[in-house]
Amino acid sequence: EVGGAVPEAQKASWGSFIKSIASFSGDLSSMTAPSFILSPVSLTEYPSYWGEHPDLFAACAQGRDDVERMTNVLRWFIATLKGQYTSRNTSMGSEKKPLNPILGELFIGSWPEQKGEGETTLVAEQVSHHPPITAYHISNEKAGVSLEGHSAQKTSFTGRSITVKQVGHAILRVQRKDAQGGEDLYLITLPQLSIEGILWGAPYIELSGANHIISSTGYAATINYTGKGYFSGKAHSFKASIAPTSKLDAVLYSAEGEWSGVSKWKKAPPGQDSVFWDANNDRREIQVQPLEKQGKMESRKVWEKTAEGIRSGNYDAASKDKSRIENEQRAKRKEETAKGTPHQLEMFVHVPEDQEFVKLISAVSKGATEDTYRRKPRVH
Ligand code: CLR
Repeated sequence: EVGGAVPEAQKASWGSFIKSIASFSGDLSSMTAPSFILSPVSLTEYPSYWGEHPDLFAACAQGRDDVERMTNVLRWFIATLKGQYTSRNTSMGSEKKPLNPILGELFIGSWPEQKGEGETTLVAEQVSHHPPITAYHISNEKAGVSLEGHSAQKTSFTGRSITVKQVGHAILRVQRKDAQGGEDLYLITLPQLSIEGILWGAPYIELSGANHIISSTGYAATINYTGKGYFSGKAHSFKASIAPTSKLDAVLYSAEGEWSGVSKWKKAPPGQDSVFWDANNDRREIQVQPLEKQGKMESRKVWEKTAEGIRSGNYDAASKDKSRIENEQRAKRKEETAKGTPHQLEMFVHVPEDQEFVKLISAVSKGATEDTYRRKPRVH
């Protein structure tokens, strides 16, 4: 039944929303959607999913050798997927449409140290409004691990589902603990996702295709995704393998299972448990300053009234406040153009060609190039 999960009063508007998705491909985030599908959370908050297992993040620097460190990086990566792609279903009943960040919007927070792993900090900034691009930097100085990346999406509608190609990549930097020092890099590419359950009115994400973690140490991990009806017959499944970058089919170790549940080693390193990762382990939510201490560009401050309206079901108030914000933004852009003083990024600088990406990606895709955003050096 089309729209079966949609509240009776919103069936018509859900129908026209689906039609507008179908006839309009590109930037979904700027489309008006029925209220039942709105989330009170802005997309600038999403990079925090990368940090919700601070112990595994810190463990990326541990391991006796490059291969063991790659298995730790792979475990941390797999552990982030449940939060990234299923947490709105868990907390709000279905996938939702996030608030579309304004240019320069910031999200800042941390995961305080709990068990000697060190403090993990996050800054994210909306570096482009149209198309929406979010840059982020997550760091644990004590562990010597940081993650820097940016995230954008290209969406298209395929009849019953929305296909989202993730644009952007992340680089994990790990300080070496041996005598020479220096750092190891891990380029992380991102999987494709599809939003299923659209017609029914209860959207959820499934991952498909593959992504890579390619390290300057000479090893790479390849992760292949499938959903219901493919090799395992189970939703949210993956198979991951670790191999030398120069010979990706010479698999050293592999793991498989559900990224939102339990996964096991298929070909295990010596002395390892059979379980690779159990996603039922707790995720740690990021901590942010109380609202009254936040700056005016900080996400929860910007969207305070809109979010309150969505949370309390006062959608008129929410949409009024959202329009106020959008109008202010238009006026700001106009003024900047008139004065010849374009918006300046606060925390990041745009890098037109990411040389680290170009170098590491060449193992799987010759000649590929991408831009990136780097955290500005901090003046202490
Ligand atoms: C953003 C980057 C994160 C992972 C992630 C998870 C969910 C994705 C989101 C990204 C981008 C925006 C997204 C969202 C799910 C739904 C939403 C694609 C990739 C779109 C814009 C809203 C569609 C509206 C439907 C719910 C009908 O690391």
